[in-house]
Amino acid sequence: MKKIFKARKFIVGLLSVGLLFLSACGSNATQGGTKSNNHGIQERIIKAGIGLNEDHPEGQGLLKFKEIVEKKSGGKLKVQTYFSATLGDDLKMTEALQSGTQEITIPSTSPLVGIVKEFGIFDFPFLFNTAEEADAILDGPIGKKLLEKLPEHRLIGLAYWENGFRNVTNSKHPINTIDDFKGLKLRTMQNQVHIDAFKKLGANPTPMAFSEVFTALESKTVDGQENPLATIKSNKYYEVQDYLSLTKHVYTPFVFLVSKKFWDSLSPEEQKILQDAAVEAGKYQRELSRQEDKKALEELKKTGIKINEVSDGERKKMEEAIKPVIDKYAKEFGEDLVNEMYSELEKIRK
Ligand code: TK8
Repeated sequence: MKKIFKARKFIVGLLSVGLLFLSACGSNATQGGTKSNNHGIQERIIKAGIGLNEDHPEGQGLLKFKEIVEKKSGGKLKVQTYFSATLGDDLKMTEALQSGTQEITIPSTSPLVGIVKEFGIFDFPFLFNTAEEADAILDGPIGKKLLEKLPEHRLIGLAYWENGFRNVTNSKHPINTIDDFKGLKLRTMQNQVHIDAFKKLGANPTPMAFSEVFTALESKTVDGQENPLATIKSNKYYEVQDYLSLTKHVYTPFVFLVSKKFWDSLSPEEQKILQDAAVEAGKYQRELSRQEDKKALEELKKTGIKINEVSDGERKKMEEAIKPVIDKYAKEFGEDLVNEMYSELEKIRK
C-alpha cells in the first residue's frame, strides 16, 4: 500500500516537472514577449510597421533588418513586416509601442515632438547642406542625447534612418520664389516648426497624418504637400499634382523605435541582435535612400509632372524669412543644445 502511494506520488511529480518543462520551452512563439528572460534567444514574433510602402527605401531597409535579425537569431526572432500605414500612422504606431501592443516602428522624428520636443531641432529648415552632415549630427553626441530621452516615454531608440531632403509639390504653379507660397494650402507634418515656417513663407499650412495625404491632394482639400522625392514617387503624388519644385527646404530623419516594454523582456543577447541590425540595416537604408533620390527624379520627369529647380539665391531668401521661427524654437528646445549642434556643424564643415 505504502509502496503504491509512493509510486503514484513519483508519477505525479514527474508529470508536473514535465509540464513545467513544456511550458518553459513553449514551442509556440509568443508575440513580443512579456516574460523576462536573461539569457539565450527565445522564439518571438516581432511586429514592425511603417507608414511608407515596401518599395520605398524605408521599406527596403525594414526588409534588410528582418533578414539580419532572422539570420543572426537562427530563425528564432521572426520579424513580421507591415507597410503603407496598415498598422496606422507614425503617431498611432508609436503609441502602440508605448502600450506594448506593437514592437517596432520607424517614424519621422517630426511628429514625435509631442513626446520629445527636442527632436524639433531637426525640423529647422535649411539646417543641413548635405546628407552626410545630417549623418554626423544624428550619429554623434546630439543625436545620442535625444535618443536617451526616449526610455522615460516607454520607447527605445536604436538608430536614425534617412527620410531625406523635402521638396514641395502642388496643383497651382511652380514655386520659384517666396511669393509663390502665398495662399498655398499645404499639407505639413504634425509639427509646429514646419507649420510656423510655412506660415512665415506665406503659405496656409494644414497639418495632417501621412496616410491621408493622397486623398487630400486628390480631392483638392489641400493644394500641395512636401516630401522627399522617393515618397513623391512611391506614393504616386505625381498622379494628383502638377508641379514639383526642388526646394530641398529641410532634411528630416526617421528614428528606429522599439517598445520599451518589449525591450525589457529581452535577453542581452536578443537586444544586441536588434541593436546591431538596426544600425547595419540603417547604413544600407541611407545608401539606398541617396541612390533613390537621384533615380526618383529621373523617373518623376517621365510622369509629366513639371519639375523646376529653385535657385540658391531664392532658397537663401526663404532661409532668412524663416529665421525668426528658428530663433523662437531654439529658445523652446534649449539654446545650449541648439548652439552645441551649430558648433558641431561648424566643425564638420571645416
Ligand atoms: C511616413 C512618414 C512620412 C513623412 C510625412 O510614415 O509624414 O510626410 O515624411 O513619409 O514619416
